[in-house]
Amino acid sequence: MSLLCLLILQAACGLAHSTWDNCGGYCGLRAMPYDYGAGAYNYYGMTRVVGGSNVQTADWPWLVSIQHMWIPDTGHLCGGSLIHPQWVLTAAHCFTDVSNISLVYVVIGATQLTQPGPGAQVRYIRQLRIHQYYDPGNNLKNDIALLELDEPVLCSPYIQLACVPDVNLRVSELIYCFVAGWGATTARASSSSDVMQEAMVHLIDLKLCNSSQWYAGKIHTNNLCAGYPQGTIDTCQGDSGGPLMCKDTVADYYWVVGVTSWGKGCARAKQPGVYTSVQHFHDWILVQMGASPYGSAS
Ligand code: 4AZ
Repeated sequence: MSLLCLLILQAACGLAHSTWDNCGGYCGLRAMPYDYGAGAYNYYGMTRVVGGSNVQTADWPWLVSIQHMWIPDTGHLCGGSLIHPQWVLTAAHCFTDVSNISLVYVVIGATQLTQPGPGAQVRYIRQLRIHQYYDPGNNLKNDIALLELDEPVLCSPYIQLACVPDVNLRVSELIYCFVAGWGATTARASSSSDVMQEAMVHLIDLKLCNSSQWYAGKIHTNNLCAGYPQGTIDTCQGDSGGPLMCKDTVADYYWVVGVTSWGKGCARAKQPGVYTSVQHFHDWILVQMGASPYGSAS
């Protein structure tokens, strides 16, 4: 069955939903559903972003590469999530060193950056909105930003919208969570990865994450921690702005519950990845997009 047929079938069955989009009214749908049966992933996750392996084409169809014309090789600056045909959710700290936003563009629908393929679309930035209370001096508090694209993208099997949770989603109960991106694949590497990497991660209790042997009070209530107590698998430099995604408890679609923000090194024990908790910024996102909510993605 072609990817397109699969998407149409899923749409017809009403397996996922969204409110803000013109991409068929759906979000969080992966073109190729995965089998989560016993053994599909081992305890450590089958793949990882640090030290990892490649994803299949169109695995995470809302993950975008934010690029800058002056960055050598692939141009990759940060990850982001397509949450509306014309809006990308990302991290505020990605733009610290960007003085001219017209040099920034977004590649949507690609898996391999050096060979984006016919499914990829490129858009420039109409506006950058950084959270008004983003605080780089306070452990990147409110590390969230939105990019408005110059033109809407067209959804396809390669390009789908992410689902943005509101405060009603019980994030801590979600089990199947993943990170993905083009960030460094070893803690020491400085360059990004050509092929998108993914890893299964566990959400880590904030109290544990903030305890004295871990992040010792640096974690805000608007953060999430995800990874493994022993480290090994984690997001890394270049994954910033990209999504922490969890499968809904009932249906086959994914929520973008976090935006990759920071961490002490990569993949170190008791120093997991730190994410901006998207549900805490649901209303901020709506306001920035100027949406009169047609409802909420609940
Ligand atoms: C970074 O510099 C970065 N291990 C992103 C994620 C993590 C660390 C650093 C988490 O973009």
